[in-house]
Amino acid sequence: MATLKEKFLAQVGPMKERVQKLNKEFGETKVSDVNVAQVIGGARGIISMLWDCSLLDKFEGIRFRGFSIPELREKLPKAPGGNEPLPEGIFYLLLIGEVPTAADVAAVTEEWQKRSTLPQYLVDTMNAVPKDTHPMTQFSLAILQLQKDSQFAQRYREKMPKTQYWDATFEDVMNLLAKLPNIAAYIYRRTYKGGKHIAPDLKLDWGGNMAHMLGITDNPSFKELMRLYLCIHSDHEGGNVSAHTTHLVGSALSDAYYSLSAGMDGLAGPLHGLANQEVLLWIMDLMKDLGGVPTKEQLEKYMWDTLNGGRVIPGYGHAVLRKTDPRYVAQREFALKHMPDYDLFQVVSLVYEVAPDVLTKQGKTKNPWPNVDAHSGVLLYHYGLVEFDFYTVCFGVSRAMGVLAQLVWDRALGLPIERPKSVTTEWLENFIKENPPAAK
Ligand code: NMX
Ligand code: MLT
Repeated sequence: MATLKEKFLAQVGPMKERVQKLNKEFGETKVSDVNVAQVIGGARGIISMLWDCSLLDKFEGIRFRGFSIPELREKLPKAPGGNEPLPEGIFYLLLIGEVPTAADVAAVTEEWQKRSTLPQYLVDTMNAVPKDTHPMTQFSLAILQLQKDSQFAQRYREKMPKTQYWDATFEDVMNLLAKLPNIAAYIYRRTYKGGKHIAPDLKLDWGGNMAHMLGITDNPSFKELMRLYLCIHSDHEGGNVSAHTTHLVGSALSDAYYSLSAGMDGLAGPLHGLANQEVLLWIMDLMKDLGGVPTKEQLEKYMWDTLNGGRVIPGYGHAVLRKTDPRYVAQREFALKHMPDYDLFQVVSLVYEVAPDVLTKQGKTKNPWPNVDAHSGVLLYHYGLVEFDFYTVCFGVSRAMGVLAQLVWDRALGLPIERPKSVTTEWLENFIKENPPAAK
């Protein structure tokens, strides 16, 4: 059987040809017009990046290499006796563009197991970080510390030719992904469980082993949750903050460690990945204030109080989506199967009934529907992962697969340094003076 690297290499030539042909023959063809609101407003909707691993449709949601989440839940290989897809399979799909066989997935698991040991210098550094440092800071620091072992940085210094960039990046990416569950579990056990670490179980898959090392072993369906969770958070096309940051930093030929650490810093923001902990905090607060599962009327008032207090309803809204996020739906289905009567799940469901109306009445957000973060916390909490501050680390372990698969492609395709144009306010004002819009 060809190795993952050999399979990837077989795709590089044809893919390069397609991209070069587009660039050469249609380089001048316009795909996007830009208006003043987009310049000021976070570049919303401007098509300006190549990202082959996934594509987002504002109504349908994410497709990974053309496959929707329900399709992947059906098609990707599962753990023995399991129902949820193995994250190794989604990585294979994101990188190679084909649905893997069980043997392909087992080979990725084996490869990651071989590379998973944390070096002593990293453990020493992690032990030196104050325990009250946010887990996302600890996660980003650990990834950055591993940069010391970057093959890309070393081979670049040794004058590796451009044609080998993808190979060195591939090695860094595999070494890094292999270690992320161990890093995450180390942070968790050190921060919250008195440093009582749990040795990896090499009979387990990547996600199952992460569940095991976190120490949540009494309920086997937690492993299934981890697998689903790690699959659905892996990629969300290239424009989101963590993906775009990883891609941007990588475009300077900063290696995978620098790029991912930077991407994780973006994920740590409350408008992006940190929203998953914000959601649970908000739900806990409301249950405390309202004395348990609220009525719809109580919940509606609580939402208005949140909005009138100048805060957002966490887990709702999206920069691109205009319907319920299919990642929310997948998690809801999981909850309906594994914890239908759980009171926190009932609150999450109630919020889903009430929030879209309230947000629509308020009339500010372009999307009153829930995103992925509106559901994930309650699932983790149910199994005993109750430390909210850790939730975004789980998101980060997953997101690394998408952004790093794309980074290998970035180097294989020889994509250039990213450098969009910025303008000043004065430039915009002068532009409008010189190009006044036609009277309506
Ligand atoms: N609650 C209250 N107001 C909201 C919400 C919300 N959930 N979502 C958007 N708005 C407001 C937004 O703050 C903005 O107000 P203002 O004009 O005063 O600045 C207005 O509605 C228009 O925003 P949009 O264009 O609809 O949203 P935008 O694309 O700027 O931002 C988010 C997208 C996701 C940052 C925004 O919806 C939000 O803050 N949601 C809550 C936080 C969240 O759930 N983030 C997680 C996103 C998913 N992820 O994992 O990254
Ligand atoms: C993501 O998964 O990255 C978020 O939904 C945010 C986004 O796509 O902008």
